[in-house]
Amino acid sequence: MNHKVQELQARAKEIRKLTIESIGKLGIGHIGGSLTLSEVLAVLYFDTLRIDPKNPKMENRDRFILSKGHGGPAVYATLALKGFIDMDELDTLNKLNTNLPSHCDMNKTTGVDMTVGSLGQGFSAAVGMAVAAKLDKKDLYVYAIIGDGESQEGQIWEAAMLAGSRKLDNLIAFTDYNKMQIDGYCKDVNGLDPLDKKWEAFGWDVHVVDGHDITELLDAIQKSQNTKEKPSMIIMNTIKGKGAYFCENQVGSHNMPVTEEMWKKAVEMLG
Ligand SMILES: Cc1ncc(C[n+]2csc(CCOP(=O)(O)OP(=O)(O)O)c2C)c(N)n1
Ligand SMILES: [Mg+2]
Repeated sequence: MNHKVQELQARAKEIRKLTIESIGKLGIGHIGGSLTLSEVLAVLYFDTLRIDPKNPKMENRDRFILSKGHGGPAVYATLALKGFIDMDELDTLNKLNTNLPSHCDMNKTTGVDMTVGSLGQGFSAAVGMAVAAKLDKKDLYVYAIIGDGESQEGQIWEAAMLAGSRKLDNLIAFTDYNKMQIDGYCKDVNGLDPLDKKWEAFGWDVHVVDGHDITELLDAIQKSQNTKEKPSMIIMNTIKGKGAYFCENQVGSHNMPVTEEMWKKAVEMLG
């Protein structure tokens, strides 16, 4: 395994541990859908994104939008490791007067480019940003992550259709395909399969990867960057609650209480 992959795996582990710790210190949170994101955030923030923590508003920066906004804790852990915010701030997660609300807010957190929480809207904003970048002839990519439950929102498909018809090859999106949403399994609520064929039909280039495999993520991102005249969707097969012994692959991990004993043991087990 090459050095870069090992380094990103180590970053993912740090992100995962900080996510568990910050939710654990708060005592409750969207831990399941935050822990699916450790690897993709490690790859984006420590390899892919052209961003600068010393100049968070750099004009031609790549944009990143977590459309499934309830994964905010994972983004904050990443922003702290990258140097956008102080590590100490993680202890204020979702507390009174915090700059780190459970869902990301561009007016509160340095490094956050879109306010999210209402499922479907962040993705529409991402498509709008990609359209704007094309019109302004800006050399930047817009990256966005949507959930599979979120993909049951009609708004996702309106935005998907526009991105396909405008041939937005500056837009690279990810689906966090953990097969679960708030009320149970996606298939029992409103089945998504065949998800890859749906995105293809909307004019997207599609890759399917193991969302916890750094090499596969890097490879899919590179292929997506090389795709012309089409937006790209990277469908990440993930495991909800990945890496926390008390909630891995459990529907109940969506938003759950986490005690001090639980978070400390989980962090210790990660090594
Ligand atoms: C428009 C809208 N409807 C409902 C909600 C409440 N809600 C928050 S998370 C969630 C489930 C999302 O499932 P998924 O996208 O699969 O997230 P993940 O499994 O990654 O946690 C719901 C219904 C919301 N935030 N916005
Ligand atoms: Mg889900």
